[in-house]
Amino acid sequence: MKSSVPQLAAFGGRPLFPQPLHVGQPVITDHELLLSDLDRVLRSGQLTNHGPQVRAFEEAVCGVAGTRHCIALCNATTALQVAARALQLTGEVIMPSFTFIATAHAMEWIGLTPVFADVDPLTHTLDPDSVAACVTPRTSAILPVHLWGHVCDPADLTQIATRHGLRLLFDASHAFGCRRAGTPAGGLGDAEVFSFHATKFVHSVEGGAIVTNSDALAERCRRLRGFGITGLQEVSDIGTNGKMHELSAATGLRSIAAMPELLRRNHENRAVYAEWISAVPGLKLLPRPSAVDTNAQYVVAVVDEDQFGLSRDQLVAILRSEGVFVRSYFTPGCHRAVPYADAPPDRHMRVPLPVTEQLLRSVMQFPTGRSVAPADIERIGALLQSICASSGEIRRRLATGFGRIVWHPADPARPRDNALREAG
Ligand code: T4K
Repeated sequence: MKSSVPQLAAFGGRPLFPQPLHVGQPVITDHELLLSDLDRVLRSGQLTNHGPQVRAFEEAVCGVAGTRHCIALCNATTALQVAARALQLTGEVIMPSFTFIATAHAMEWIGLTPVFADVDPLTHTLDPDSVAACVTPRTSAILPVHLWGHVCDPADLTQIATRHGLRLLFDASHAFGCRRAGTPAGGLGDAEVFSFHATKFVHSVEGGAIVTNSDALAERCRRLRGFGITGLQEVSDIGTNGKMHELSAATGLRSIAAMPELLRRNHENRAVYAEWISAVPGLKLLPRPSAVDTNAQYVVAVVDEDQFGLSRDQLVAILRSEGVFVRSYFTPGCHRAVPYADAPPDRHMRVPLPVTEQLLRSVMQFPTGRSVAPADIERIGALLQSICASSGEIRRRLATGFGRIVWHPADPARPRDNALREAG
């Protein structure tokens, strides 16, 4: 274990993990079975356009989400757009800024205006009071995000939506297999959207889905997913091509079948992180909200710079140089990203976002999933303890002439022309 600052990879030592550990490394649980599934699909002659694999995948998603309908799509970004079009949204859509940029871009791309509300400091999901303060006559919908699989409390959001005649569309990209009070994510509001991207708990390489209990909405979503075509010669809408293909659905089906094992590993990993992080001053694992069961796909921690001795960004840089490829999702925040930051001040911002601002500075995510073993996490835990114990010296080095760190050779964020760069 590293017991002195010069041993840290950031300052020239050997990286703890020459093979880096990732947040969201894709999992293929059984290569042989998947390969034989894919082989069968390739020989079947039906590769796309609502074939048997997509239909089976949709049925399996309905089974997990407890909904009447699932419309599988090529990714969640397109799914959000198809759902918004099917719900006939207009004008402004209220959403968190503390989310992946796709939530905002999906709406902006189809001519809707994202308006950013603040989030709750404990759950990181939309704060209903902040949402209520954003409503104007131009608002047509609320788009809450079940961030980190924290399924939103729907009560107050539903009340606001009902009071103002708004649609309620949930971005459930992180929440497949998560529950609130025993009820699975999927059946809230008018519709919910899952992501089945390779980095997600369950994945179809790329993929997404709209789930709903409304027969009429499901029918509209299906139509819009396939060009708006309703028959051999009939076109009833401006649709898009949002279809999931058969190879993707077959991969998704295998991933759903592996859910119990994925869930067990994620929770086991989270428990090991919890034990080690609890012994590190200034680092806190984000607790699971009461009544929520998550898929533990995101291990989220909050850094208190004063107590830990380093800022979140400094800690991220030092861990990444060791091959622990932690992330700082979702900095800089949608409201600070193009084009929202450059827009006239009241176009996307109606309320202050103090909690969002604080989270953007302090929240980080640790590698987990099947490619990360509990023994790896124990090494990360010991590393965190030694970084914290040496934080004064590290801070001094970063502040003086030594203030440059060595990047991990495999880090995609490493500048190509220079292996050294200043840390946070
Ligand atoms: N709404 C929310 C709240 C979302 O979080 C997302 C997506 C969406 C909507 C839109 O869903 P999709 O349209 O994508 O279905 C990743 C994912 O690309 C993105 O899907 C996800 N959220 C977001 C939270 O994370 P990046 O930019 O962090 O991806 P990347 O390439 O850095 O990958 C993350 C880590 O996983 C890296 O450390 C490398 C590792 N990785 C990744 C891939 C793809 C691998 O080891 N192998 C791989 O094949 O966005």
